[in-house]
Amino acid sequence: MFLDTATIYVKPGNGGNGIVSFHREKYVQNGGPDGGNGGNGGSIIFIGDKSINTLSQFRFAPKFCAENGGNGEKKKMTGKSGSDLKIRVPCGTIVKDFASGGILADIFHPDIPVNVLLGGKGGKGNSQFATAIRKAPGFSELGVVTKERKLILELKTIADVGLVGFPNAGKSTLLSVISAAHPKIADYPFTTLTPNLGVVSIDDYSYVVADIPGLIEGAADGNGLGHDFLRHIERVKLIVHLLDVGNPDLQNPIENYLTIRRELMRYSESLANLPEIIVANKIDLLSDQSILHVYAEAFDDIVVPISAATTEGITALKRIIASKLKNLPPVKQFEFKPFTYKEIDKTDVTVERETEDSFRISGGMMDEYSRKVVLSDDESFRWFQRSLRDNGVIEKLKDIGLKQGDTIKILDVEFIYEG
Ligand SMILES: Nc1nc2c(ncn2[C@@H]2O[C@H](COP(=O)(O)OP(=O)(O)OP(=O)(O)O)[C@@H](O)[C@H]2O)c(=O)[nH]1
Ligand SMILES: [Mg+2]
Repeated sequence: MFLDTATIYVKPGNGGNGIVSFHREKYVQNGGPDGGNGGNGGSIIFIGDKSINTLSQFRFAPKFCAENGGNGEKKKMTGKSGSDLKIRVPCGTIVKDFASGGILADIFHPDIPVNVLLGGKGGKGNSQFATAIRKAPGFSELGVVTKERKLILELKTIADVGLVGFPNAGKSTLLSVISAAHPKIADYPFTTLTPNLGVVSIDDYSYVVADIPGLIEGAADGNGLGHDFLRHIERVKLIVHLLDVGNPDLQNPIENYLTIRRELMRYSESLANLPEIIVANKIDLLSDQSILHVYAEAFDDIVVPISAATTEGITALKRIIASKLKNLPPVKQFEFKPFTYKEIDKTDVTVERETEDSFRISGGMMDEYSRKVVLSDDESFRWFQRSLRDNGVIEKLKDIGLKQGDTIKILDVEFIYEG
């Protein structure tokens, strides 16, 4: 089953917690703090894989979780790092944030890991908080808890050449004779339902050709198979436009050509503006090949005559394509401003009055404190109160009426303000 878009859920691993521990040894009194840091959580990594050409493995919107980091251990041992989660996708897969549509990554090159979402950082163990004055810190940090994200994967195949033409023009037949690909070929329209790729080799040069379903008038409005498949030739360097000239009495290749040009333009101007080679196929069916002049004149361009069925003109076409490609810049990654998820703003703080004598503090600064402060530890709690004061939070509360004996609420804890 071919699928070129998919939705997935990913969650990088949480950071492990730092721990509180004190060195204990026989005959050694008052050993120092030795609680280790938490390990970092695993990241979500995408890898382009040349052997995959569809997103069908993601059809049931799977969820991928990287491993959480391990908690710190005694003897200042850092917790185990969580393993990264590697997701293999076809080269040319664009990874987007579902909600905003922002592009996180273009998985373009094969076998190069792309770190798309970082795991949470591990928290510090109590040994990290020891100073000359604070010899025995009884607190440690929690690891960063990561969020699950909903992503969209979109496959924009990477090929040098895109084959376009009406259904039945012989695109798949052409691909089958210029490469080792075996696309389905049949004497009826819309044989090709999904894109096919083939590698063409000629004179020590090779290039990738994409064969897509045939286009018809109104493809941009969804007629026929629609123009969705044009996504797969959006980044090609060159278009090969195939005309069926085998029976010009029954159909008009000139009109067909112009129809497809219109549909390309409606889909994307940059696609329509790509260099193009016009190819007249099925010349074996012509009793008089002089008619080909008519097309060359109508298009004011050369028209390469071939028969995909007898392979007449095929080697010449392979060479013409190669020489044109050699003068074009290589297929490029999309240019985009990478989307990044907003990190919590550690300076963000909101104070509000809840009742006559209770106040709530919220915002990114409090989330960060919830990771760093152990309220049951006197020293940690004192540090917390001091930093609330130093950061001007107490002042803000006073501005809205905080007085001695009032309750201050932060996340799910409450304490009394004693001035
Ligand atoms: N006589 C003759 N028949 C050809 C030639 N090329 C293709 N055909 C025939 O044309 C029919 C359509 O060929 P396909 O390659 O399936 O056409 P297509 O453009 O891929 O069609 P869709 O996938 O439906 O868009 C088949 O019956 C082929 O055998 C040719 O050069 N000469
Ligand atoms: Mg086909």
